[in-house]
Amino acid sequence: MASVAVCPGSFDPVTNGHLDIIQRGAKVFDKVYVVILSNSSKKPLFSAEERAELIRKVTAHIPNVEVDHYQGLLVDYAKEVNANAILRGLRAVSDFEYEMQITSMNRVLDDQLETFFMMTNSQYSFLSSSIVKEVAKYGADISELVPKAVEEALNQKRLTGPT
Ligand code: COD
Repeated sequence: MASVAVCPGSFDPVTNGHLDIIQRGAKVFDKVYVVILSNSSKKPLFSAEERAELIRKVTAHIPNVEVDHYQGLLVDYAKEVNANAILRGLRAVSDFEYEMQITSMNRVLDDQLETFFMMTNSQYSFLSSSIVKEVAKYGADISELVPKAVEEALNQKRLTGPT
């Protein structure tokens, strides 16, 4: 049986930390679906399609990665694409409680889906989309934190509207 993972997130926008998890995950699983889902506690800056397009651009070189967005439960999306795993990244102890909560909830909803965690590369352990948006708002250099396409998209948002 092929190993198919869903790598879910808000990805608002995708950072080098996310990309590292996607790239390493794509070496472990036969197929990785990166899917943008709604996190009800976050108000996104980019539309779901904009976020998907950015991830498509920066993962175009990885043949077994597909990018999608979905309105609904993660477990339902996983069923649609016949995934048997969820792939998440872990940065620090502070991520653990939240990850444990959503993993437990997903297990209640579908006990056949296993969640796998990959530790962040230590150079990205401080990195989050929120922190990138925060500094980009003031025109800081974010070239080490996000891929070029994302840097350009954030600069565009800064110049054309409130961030
Ligand atoms: N290094 C490594 N990993 C990282 C880094 C980094 N620097 N930054 C983020 N990550 C990891 C995160 O730990 C996470 O695993 C992934 O990348 C995505 O992160 P975010 O912040 O973009 O995504 P979240 O946490 O907002 O995603 C939450 C979901 C959208 C997946 C969740 O809300 C969801 O499943 N929503 C759909 C509704 C649903 O099914 N709910 C039931 C479960 S609660």
